[in-house]
Amino acid sequence: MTKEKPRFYKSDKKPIWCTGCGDFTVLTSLAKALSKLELSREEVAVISGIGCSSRLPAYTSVYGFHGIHGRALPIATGLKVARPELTVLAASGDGDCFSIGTNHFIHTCRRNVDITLIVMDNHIYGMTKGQVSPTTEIGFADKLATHDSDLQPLQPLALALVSGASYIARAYSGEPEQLTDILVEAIKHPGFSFIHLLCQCITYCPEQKEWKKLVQPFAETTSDYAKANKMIEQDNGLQTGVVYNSARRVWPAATDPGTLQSLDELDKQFIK
Ligand SMILES: Cc1ncc(C[n+]2csc(CCOP(=O)(O)OP(=O)(O)O)c2C)c(N)n1
Ligand SMILES: [Mg+2]
Repeated sequence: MTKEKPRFYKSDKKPIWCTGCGDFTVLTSLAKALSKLELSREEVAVISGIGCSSRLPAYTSVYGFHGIHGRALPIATGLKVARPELTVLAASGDGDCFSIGTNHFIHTCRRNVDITLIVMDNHIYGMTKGQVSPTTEIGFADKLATHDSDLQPLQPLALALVSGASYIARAYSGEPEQLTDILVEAIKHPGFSFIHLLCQCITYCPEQKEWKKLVQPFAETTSDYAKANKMIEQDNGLQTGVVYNSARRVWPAATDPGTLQSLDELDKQFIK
């Protein structure tokens, strides 16, 4: 197909995200990445759960599915296994992926399912107006969950590595070019690609504007598990770039024909 401009991959729906929301960067960078990869709309599907971040599919012009809370990954896995020729992306938030969806995250890493996941981590439940999430920093004031405000935040990169993810990166919503480059590489990567995005929500966490001054690149990208483990252990949560890129058995395999049957074949099973 002829190369299309990034706007080709955006829908005519106007995002309802707040002004200054980091989710806009994901839409812009994803559209640019799909343009760079010269993919047709019919070759791509974006699957999400629930949350501000999970509204992403509606704002793209590729195939999409706005699922239920925490269930982006099982839906994306089912689609990829049925239609291995599709480029399948999953979009999630920190609440969606690391609270109700944590088990799916672990098993998708473990299975090395050939999809790309972007988690827009704003450290809170944005859509429901700013409650603590599993990645909320210690000390965040939340009237509804005071007992959760002194809990150690979950470490998404560490969880991804020990669970078997083969591609692990972090990006920042204030650096759209870096996110575009990571998305291009992650989509091409055979196996599960996890992009952890520091995604500012200045409505409920205005202090996240400071991220701009604090983010720093990881020293290097490694394919060595022990080295990645060390780098992630020493990470302060504000380093960006690809930290781990390795190769292992992928599901579905490149030669897998998929399980999708034609409507005629399905009809025959149900209509006697
Ligand atoms: C099963 C279920 N539980 C709770 C909710 C309410 N709910 C909607 S969005 C949301 C949190 C979303 O937070 P996050 O995934 O971090 O996305 P954000 O809005 O911050 O982008 C919750 C708890 C729901 N829709 N379904
Ligand atoms: Mg969130």
